[in-house]
Amino acid sequence: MTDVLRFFRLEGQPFSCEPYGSGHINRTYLVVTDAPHRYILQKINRRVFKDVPALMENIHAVTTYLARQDPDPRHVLTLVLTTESMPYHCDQDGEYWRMYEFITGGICLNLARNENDFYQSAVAFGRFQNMLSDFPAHTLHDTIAHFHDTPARYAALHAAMQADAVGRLAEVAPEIAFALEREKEAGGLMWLLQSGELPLRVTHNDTKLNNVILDEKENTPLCVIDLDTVMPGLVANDFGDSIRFGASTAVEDEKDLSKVSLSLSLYTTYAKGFLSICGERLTQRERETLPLGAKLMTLENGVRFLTDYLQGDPYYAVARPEHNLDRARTQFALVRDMEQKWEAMNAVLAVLR
Ligand code: ADP
Ligand code: GN1
Ligand code: MG
Repeated sequence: MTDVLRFFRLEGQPFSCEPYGSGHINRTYLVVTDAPHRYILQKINRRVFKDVPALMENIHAVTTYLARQDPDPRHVLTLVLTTESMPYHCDQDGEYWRMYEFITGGICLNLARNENDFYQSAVAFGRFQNMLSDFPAHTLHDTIAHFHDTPARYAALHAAMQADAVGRLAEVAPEIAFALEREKEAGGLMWLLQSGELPLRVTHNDTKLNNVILDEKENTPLCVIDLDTVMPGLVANDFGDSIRFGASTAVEDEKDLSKVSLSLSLYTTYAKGFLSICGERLTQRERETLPLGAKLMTLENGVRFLTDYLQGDPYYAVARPEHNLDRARTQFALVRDMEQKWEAMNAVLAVLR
């Protein structure tokens, strides 16, 4: 893999290249040179992203657009080009690699340490929404078809149940039952989109807390990262994905489900931060559907993890055989808790309206 480094325009000679971060999709490495200079090298998951040149065209366009509005290099991802001035390198095995400038003095969190961490991530995603509000959406490629089409995610679950490719179906009966009991609700946001009640906007679509870099000293937002899924989408899904990951009282793969719940306090904090930045741009209907976004993104992620478990874990990186099942269980525990807190979740937003 170090072989690939010579194709990029680096400052100095590389002397280390180590696995970095905790993303589930790409292979990420921290590269250090003797300049000294640090970079992020990523092998893009081509099983997940079928058309990497199109994906990189999106990222190049979006980062260029954002950098025009905010030229601080710690605030926007900066692609490092190859010696042939390309935004990626394709090696002899057909694997795609890209390089970013490393954002210094930042932290990425898997769990908010306090309310302020989460508030700052809301500000970051709110600003991101604002900065892309006039981006020409029709120029973006769909990097993953039907990405937040929850009914399509259920269809994939049914197919995985049918195939039972690795013989895991029998052991997940309670999780399957939980998912199927809620299948009728899964299309809620898609219907509103199709009926024209919700607008498509340019959204991030993967708004986990660990896809934001915060300044480690100031605790202010630095940069929104992981732009692979920036595509036309629903604001409710961006809001919702942040909530399902960051307003949970436990990490996404917690084994002790008694630790998993929705923190209404973190939920409120995020809603305040997000709406204070981009609330004025949203329609009344969009604001009303934010709680539904939280519930459906959590349900959708549970269904996706469960599907991957049934298929033998082809999609998400796993560190143990039960990893995807553990993740599915936390998502479903969180959905159950959101159902209990549903009125409160809506009341919080009604007050902020
Ligand atoms: P994945 O799609 O696999 O989640 P990400 O693009 O989110 O990959 O990157 C994985 C991790 O690498 C991030 O959570 C973050 O810790 C780190 N990272 C990515 N890009 C940068 C960057 N430009 N500067 C510093 N850290 C980064
Ligand atoms: C993946 O790439 P990463 O780890 O930030 C996934 C998201 C899921 C998330 C669950 C392209 O995000 O959709 O919500 O895992 N990204 C892709 O943690 O599928
Ligand atoms: Mg990520």
